[in-house]
Amino acid sequence: FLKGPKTASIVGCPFSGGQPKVGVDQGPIHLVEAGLIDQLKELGWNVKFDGHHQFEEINTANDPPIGKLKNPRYVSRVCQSVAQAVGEHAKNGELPVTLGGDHSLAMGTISGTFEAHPDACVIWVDAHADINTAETTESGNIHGMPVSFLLGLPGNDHKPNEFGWVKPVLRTDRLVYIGLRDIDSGEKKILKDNNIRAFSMHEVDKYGIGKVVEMALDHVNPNRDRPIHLSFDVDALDPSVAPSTGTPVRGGLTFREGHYICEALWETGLLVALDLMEVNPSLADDVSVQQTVAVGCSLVRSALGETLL
Ligand code: B3U
Ligand code: MN
Ligand code: MN
Repeated sequence: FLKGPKTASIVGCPFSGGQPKVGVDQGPIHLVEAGLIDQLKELGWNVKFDGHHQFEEINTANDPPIGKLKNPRYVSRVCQSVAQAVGEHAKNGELPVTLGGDHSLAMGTISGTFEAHPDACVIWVDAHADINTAETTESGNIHGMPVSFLLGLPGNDHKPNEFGWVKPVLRTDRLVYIGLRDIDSGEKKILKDNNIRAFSMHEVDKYGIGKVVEMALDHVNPNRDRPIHLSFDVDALDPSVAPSTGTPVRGGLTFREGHYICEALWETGLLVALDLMEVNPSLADDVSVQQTVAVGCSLVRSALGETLL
């Protein structure tokens, strides 16, 4: 699905409006400063990066909550512009690599991917399901909600008009989760009611990561012919591997399990877009930050074809 000489377009999104902790906006800056672009060039990619994505800030005073949703106008506007950027890269036959920033951005990245690849499927790697609706969310943080918007779930029927641009591009059977372990009760009901396939850490323990990725692909991509969007939240990894993130949850993926997912999806030859989200360099000590940023870079390299041998 990619065209021409293999080209990766880096969409760095210094954005934190989908959740309350400062610092996650610095994630993309640290990932790029750690040398990610040169690393991808060394893998043989033509890399497009002309500075981080720019967006106007909205003063929080001018962006009061709508219902329970916090910073709704700001999140919506930023995601809409990210959708446009990602959509354009994807339509050019490039592979957009979006660096977050918080995971609300995936509302934009996945909307953009589907503009170019309407048959795509989504593999969402995360400790969390990020599928709360405007009705079920307890926190009001939109980074816990992007999937419900993309699916067009009924709990968002009364979502703010601001989000009218988000089309229900994603089908429940084109979505699969890996790594879940911290799901709100409202989210559990949504997953069950909509028959959404999810491989929690329990299934990773039971079957091993190799079998889990195979089963995940069998579900969303049985004939291995659909484009794949991988949305990777770094908190899917165990906090001992990726400590610098806003909502770490113990019992996560090992270093190798995380990398295996990326390697296996690259091997399909079907990967068309990648998100790496929720790296927050202001949380934890310097060594932990450096470790998390390094892991983030190496996950991206694995998804873009770095092999062990
Ligand atoms: N499910 C909770 C917590 C959460 C979701 N995503 C993250 N945390 N990173 C919520 O706020 O919706
Ligand atoms: Mn997430
Ligand atoms: Mn998460």
